[in-house]
Amino acid sequence: MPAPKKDQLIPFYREMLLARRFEERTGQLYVQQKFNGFCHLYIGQEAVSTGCLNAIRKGEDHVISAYRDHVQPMVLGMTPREVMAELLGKSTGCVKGKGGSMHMFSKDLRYYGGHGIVGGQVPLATGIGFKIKYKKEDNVVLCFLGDAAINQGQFHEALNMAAVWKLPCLFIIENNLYGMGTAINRTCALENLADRAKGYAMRGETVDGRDVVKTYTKMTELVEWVRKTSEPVLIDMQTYRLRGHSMSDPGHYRTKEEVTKERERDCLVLLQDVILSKKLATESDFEHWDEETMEVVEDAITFAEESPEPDASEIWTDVFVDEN
Ligand SMILES: Cc1ncc(C[n+]2csc(CCOP(=O)(O)OP(=O)(O)O)c2C)c(N)n1
Ligand SMILES: [Mg+2]
Repeated sequence: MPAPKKDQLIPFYREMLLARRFEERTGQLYVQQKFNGFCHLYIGQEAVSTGCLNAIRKGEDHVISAYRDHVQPMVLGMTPREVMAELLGKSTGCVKGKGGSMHMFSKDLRYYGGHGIVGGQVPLATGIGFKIKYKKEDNVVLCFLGDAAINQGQFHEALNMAAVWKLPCLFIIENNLYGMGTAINRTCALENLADRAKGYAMRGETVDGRDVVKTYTKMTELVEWVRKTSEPVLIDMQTYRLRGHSMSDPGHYRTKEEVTKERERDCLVLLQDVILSKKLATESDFEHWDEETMEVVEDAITFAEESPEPDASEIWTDVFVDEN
């Protein structure tokens, strides 16, 4: 299996660190009421993004996701400035301030959102898979969804079609164990979510999504398998959300002890241990990267704060696309 090369580990760490610091500051900005609406942080799940999106051909393969979407576009190549400006509703944001937290989007990066309807992106992913096959393209589509989305009717219809038509789709369940305040074992009778693939005669896989080395290694194999066979796969990507569901989450559905225990398997800590044990860096390197990362995040915030709001005359532009 194609494991990450030694020289990929530090870039992976720094990418995940940027995601972590960006989201921590985003949470603070929200509390300071610098922006409104919904805000779902990705803290704890960074290894999923980095492990999956470095396994594809960025800008060629297609990616679609749910509303926990600030980090994935950055891994694909969107700048922190564009994401932060979008969060603050500024005209310099990736969709000119009209999307906000749940609707990051980039046609150039082939990143199609950012969807607030739970499971809404899944049939769209099947549609993208159909387009790839119909036009005989050499691409795949990655569809990220939450564990609670697998009990949506549209999930079933979309996966059934993808299997019957043999479409090049990777359906990645970001299984963080909860849908808002409800534990997955209260809404799904399956112990292994990947077993649901059997009902569609589809390949099912389980991946340790906190270990970026394992995630990248398995995803590289799966992406190339899907590209070659044009068959879909369902992946139970096991992760954990270290923060609340959104910004208003009292967290009564899980104990402090549980969260403390899960922090021991924080994906950043796991990767730091690998890098240190391989002697690829020292403790002071990590401190230095942290400082550099904070500068990037602060630069994004300053840029976003100083950017203009969209002009009122822009209200109808770029809302509908008239294109073949
Ligand atoms: C169709 C629909 N039903 C309900 C909601 C309200 N809702 C928003 S997020 C959420 C939980 C989804 O959990 P999961 O799919 O596991 O994703 P996570 O938030 O854990 O990333 C619910 C029920 C919604 N947005 N859309
Ligand atoms: Mg969930």
